[in-house]
Amino acid sequence: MNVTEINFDGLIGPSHNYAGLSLGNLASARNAGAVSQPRAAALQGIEKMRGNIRLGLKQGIFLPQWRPDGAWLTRLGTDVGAAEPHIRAAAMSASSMWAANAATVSPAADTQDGRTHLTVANLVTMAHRSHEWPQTLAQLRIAFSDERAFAVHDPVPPPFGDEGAANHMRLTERHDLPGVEVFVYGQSGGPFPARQHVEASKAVARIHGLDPAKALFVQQSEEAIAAGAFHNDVVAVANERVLFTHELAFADKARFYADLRAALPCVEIVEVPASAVSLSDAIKSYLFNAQLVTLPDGGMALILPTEAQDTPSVWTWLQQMVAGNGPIRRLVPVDVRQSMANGGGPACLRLRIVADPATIDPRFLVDEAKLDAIAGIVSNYWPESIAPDDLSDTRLIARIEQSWLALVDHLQLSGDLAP
Ligand code: SUG
Repeated sequence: MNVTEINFDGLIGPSHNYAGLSLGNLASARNAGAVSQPRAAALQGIEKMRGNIRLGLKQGIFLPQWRPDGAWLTRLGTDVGAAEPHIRAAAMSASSMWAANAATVSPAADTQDGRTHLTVANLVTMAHRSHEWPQTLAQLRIAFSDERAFAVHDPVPPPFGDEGAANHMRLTERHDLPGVEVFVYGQSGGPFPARQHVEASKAVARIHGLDPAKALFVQQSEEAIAAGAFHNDVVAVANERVLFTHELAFADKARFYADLRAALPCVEIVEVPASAVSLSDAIKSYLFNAQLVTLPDGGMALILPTEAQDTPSVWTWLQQMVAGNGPIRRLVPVDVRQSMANGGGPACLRLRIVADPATIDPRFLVDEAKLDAIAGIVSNYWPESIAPDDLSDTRLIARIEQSWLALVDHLQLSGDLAP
């Protein structure tokens, strides 16, 4: 067994657009109506994956979903031509790119039956994301079909909102050892909805067979949600023994930190004080929506959006941090601006799975050569730009469909993933 952390990135789909669909996500609201660049967006995501491979990390991929989602429109009694604009936009959304919201994952070392458990997220709070899960589940069932190693579960039933790994952190001495799983839920957030319900988090922990002593349920602060932290991964991130967090991320941090230290004595909490970086700067720059990773030499790196470099309070704090003696030694800025403009940073774009790569369907694992070929398909097929009014254009829709078919065919998945 060669158990390691693998980052599965959602390839940014050909329908990527700015329809302003996510209440409480400030970037999505700010960019509503802007012209998107699906091709450039997907190539930015591919470059991020390539960079991670070059750092010595294992990389996987999830495919974009078939859009428009005709099956969902049929259930609503309409179709893409007749649908009202907001319903059409929801059916066209490329939001499955944010793979951190695909599922919650508990590695084998944490579960009762010694298998890695995945529960697909229902994403019920936002209409445009509520219809992602059937196609996500289809991919998870193929990629992780080895039932000796994996158990893939249906979503938690509504009305309990579940947004997957974006509200879940795992802390452990080393990826392959048993860990503490932290489920962060919300209750309210000023004018904005809390998307993760505690009942969904508890259900996932039970379904995965976690040791109750090693599962913590922690409330996100109302202040953070009201400031635009619609997911916990906008204000905190964890990797192995390190929790990197904003001071104001949690409703009762003293209790959370004490419980965490009791459950995992080796934990190191790196807290960014509000006096150094305001919640507003943290959210604008997506400082915490970084991939905190362990490099092959054992040191940790933070793969963070270039927006963090452009925000003086954030960059100053980060440079002081890496100059000190802390566990995070290296900063790697990446350009994912097209995704960022919809509120999705480097961490949103990936789902972490700790497993032996040999147990995973190889069609979902990538190396640089495979990324080159995928980039070729993106360059040939993905639309260059989409304005919101284009979403009803039948030629654009045909092009989006052709793009998907070309990719799925190339990855030899057309027999398994039907439109
Ligand atoms: O759910 N944006 C996504 C961003 C998800 C980020 N994921 C994590 N934080 N893990 C969301 O709000 C915008 C779509 C639009 O407005 O067209 C959107 O869905």
